Amino acid sequence: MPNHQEVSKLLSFVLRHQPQQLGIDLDAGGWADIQQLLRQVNATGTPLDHQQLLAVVASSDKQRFAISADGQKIRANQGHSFTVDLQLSPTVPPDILLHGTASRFLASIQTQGLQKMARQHVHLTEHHQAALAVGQRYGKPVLLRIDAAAMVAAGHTFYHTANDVWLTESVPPQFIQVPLDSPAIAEEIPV
Ligand code: HQG
Repeated sequence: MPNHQEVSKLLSFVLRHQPQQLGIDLDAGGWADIQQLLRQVNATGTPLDHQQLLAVVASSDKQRFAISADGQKIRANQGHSFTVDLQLSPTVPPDILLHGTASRFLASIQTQGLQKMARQHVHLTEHHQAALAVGQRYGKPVLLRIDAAAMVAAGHTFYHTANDVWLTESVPPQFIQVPLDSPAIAEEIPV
């Protein structure tokens, strides 16, 4: 049996990025049929069963996946690299949101703003620790403060995912505040 982390990675790969690689069909909302998914995963030699799949979904630290109300389907709550209609409604965010990134991206972010890069949206959060952990994935973490209230006033739209991530199309530089006391900036911004 694969461990939970291995299953979580596999589900992210299939449900956010490459369903076709395992011959899995997603509908427009990004949902996969659980029975088909288990069949296809088993066909690759990975012995995943229904019970373990549900356990991984329930214990996911970031609640990455959702099971449909009828229990038949599964999808990723966010993070897709292909077009998917999550059917989220525009929602007014808290006045300030955070984005964790790596110090080496700062110069580019300060000129271009936050771009969605390979994903469908820019990801923002209210939670300090979560933002730091996200930034740490790419290098020395830096927290950016996003003036979400001003963005709303300027007509930007935000969506709130089932796992408490805030999504928006892009964040222009004027709404981004880089903490001036960040040691990462002192060390790396002049490059
Ligand atoms: C950076 C994880 C240069 C951006 C997390 C980030 C999150 C720029 C990287 C979710 C830039 C993209 C998303 C610009 C943005 N110039 N760099 N103009 N604009 N960037 O992984 O937000 O574990 O696509 O700061 O929890 O790091 O997958 O986005 O560093 O919620 O469930 O380009 O992924 O969730 O990286 O992470 P990503 P992210 P999971």
